[in-house]
Amino acid sequence: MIATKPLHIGITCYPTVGGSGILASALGEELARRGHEVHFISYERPFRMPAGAPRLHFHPVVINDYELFKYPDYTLPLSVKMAEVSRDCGLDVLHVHYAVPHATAAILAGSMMAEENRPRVVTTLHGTDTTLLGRDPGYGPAIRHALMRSDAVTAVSAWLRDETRRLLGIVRPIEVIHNFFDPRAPRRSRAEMRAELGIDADEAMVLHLSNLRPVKRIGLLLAAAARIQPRESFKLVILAGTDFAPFVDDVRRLGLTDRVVVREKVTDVEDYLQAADLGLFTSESESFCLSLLEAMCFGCPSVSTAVGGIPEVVTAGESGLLVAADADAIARGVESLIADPVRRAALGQAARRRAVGKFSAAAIVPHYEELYRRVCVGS
Ligand code: GMT
Repeated sequence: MIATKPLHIGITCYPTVGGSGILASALGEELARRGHEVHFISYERPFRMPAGAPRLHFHPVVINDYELFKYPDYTLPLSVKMAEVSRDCGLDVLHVHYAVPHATAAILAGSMMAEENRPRVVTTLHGTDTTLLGRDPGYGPAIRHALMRSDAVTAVSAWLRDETRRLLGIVRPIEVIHNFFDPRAPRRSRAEMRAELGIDADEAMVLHLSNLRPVKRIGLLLAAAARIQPRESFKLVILAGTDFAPFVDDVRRLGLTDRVVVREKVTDVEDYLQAADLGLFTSESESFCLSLLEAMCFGCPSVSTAVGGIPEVVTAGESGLLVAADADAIARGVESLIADPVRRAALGQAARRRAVGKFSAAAIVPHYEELYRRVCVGS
């Protein structure tokens, strides 16, 4: 029966700026558009979740501040809310994005329910839940347990699947379902954006967007920018998911004050992406790099460190440049593309074709739907 009717899907993710929450919100939106009932369960409304869209619901998790607790607990109220929504809304599937603590809460929610009524748990690994927390002896065993108990586990790249197996010693199947991105139409024109950002006609707009966590190596990003010659050939626009203040001194020290433009907590990323000439990513580890894909969707090629799952997203030399994690190598890569608009355009077109062909909602969302049907039928 379940094979033909729309599904009732619970989605839990971090609602704040970050790749896993962005992906989960986009997935929920796409699933609702395809006729499924989608219930987000989190402590806040995911920041890219549209308001008032049909079949999209939000259930907040309320956390009380008990004096007894030195550290507030989120996992238990989340699991109680998951069980409540599962019962009240007849959820078929609980799809959790980022294992900690969401997968543990989902397993606990299921064990509060009768086996025949419990939703199937699908856990999607996004990166640091394996590469950082998976290594931590205070988390590793709990993550391993939740993954073993999930009805299905997916990873956003083959690299992350292999890392999960290696770091957590997991032998169960982990399916690779790559990330997707379908941009919204920009609201402001390229010319408007470039004027607003102060990009001159003879300057290339180099774009970096991230949450600035240590893994993004903002120090390396700025060091590389300081080596780009001629220095008047570009401006580096940074869309910062968090406060940029800790890096302001570095910008000054490197003599980049007139080269770096920062915008914080931007939601209309498409406006900026369409105005950019190239993306720049200097991460130490990246299971996929959703921002890189966002740039590709706008025909914007990137220079990026060749780490983690990034080589699955970009074909080196065809749809972007992959370089060593060295400020000079990164600067030379950026310079080569600034100086050669014809090559830049060719890489950008190939990047766009690859993004649309392999990493669009149309290409990826059916894999999740098929997985949901499969775990439900198996129950
Ligand atoms: O990039 C971040 O630090 C945020 C993090 C998250 O979980 O929100 O991103 C991870 O998930 C994204 C979506 O799947 C991936 O595109 C990022 O590569 C991944 N980050 C890391 O692996 C460091």
